[in-house]
Amino acid sequence: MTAQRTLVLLKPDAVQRGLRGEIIRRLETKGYDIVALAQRTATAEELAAHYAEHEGKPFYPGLVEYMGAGPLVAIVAEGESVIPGFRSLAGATNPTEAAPGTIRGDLAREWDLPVIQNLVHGSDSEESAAREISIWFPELG
Ligand code: IDP
Repeated sequence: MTAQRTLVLLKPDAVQRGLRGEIIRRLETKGYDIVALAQRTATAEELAAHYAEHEGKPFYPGLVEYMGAGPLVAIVAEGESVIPGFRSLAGATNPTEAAPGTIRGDLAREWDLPVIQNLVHGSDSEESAAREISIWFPELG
């Protein structure tokens, strides 16, 4: 096995709710290393590139609005099997279905909005990770 890198986003609801420290603590406590970290408000171009696979879906406009509504924190995390490992830490997409013990299961719930606000993003494959790291951290791509 070799170390992987994954792209994690602490979405604007995580920043707005003051959960950056709690989420980063879970990532570090699990044993993953933070290679790069930056807070900024995403541009429309970054979000269009990041969520290209969802363009045309009913929730896409709400997703882009949610993700651009305030600052987010982009992180490159590194470690053995960190791609599936961070997805396990994050839990299921829908926070109602996310298991207790996961970031989404413990810290998120469904709000009365058209888009699911679930605090974090984590790359879902090595191919996605490479693509997403090059979007958010072109200098590492
Ligand atoms: P993931 O973030 O768990 O990998 P994706 O399917 O890649 O899930 O979806 C990206 C994001 O879009 C989700 O994290 C969530 O914020 C939002 N989303 C996904 N599916 C739905 C849906 O059916 N309704 C509303 N929002 C959704």
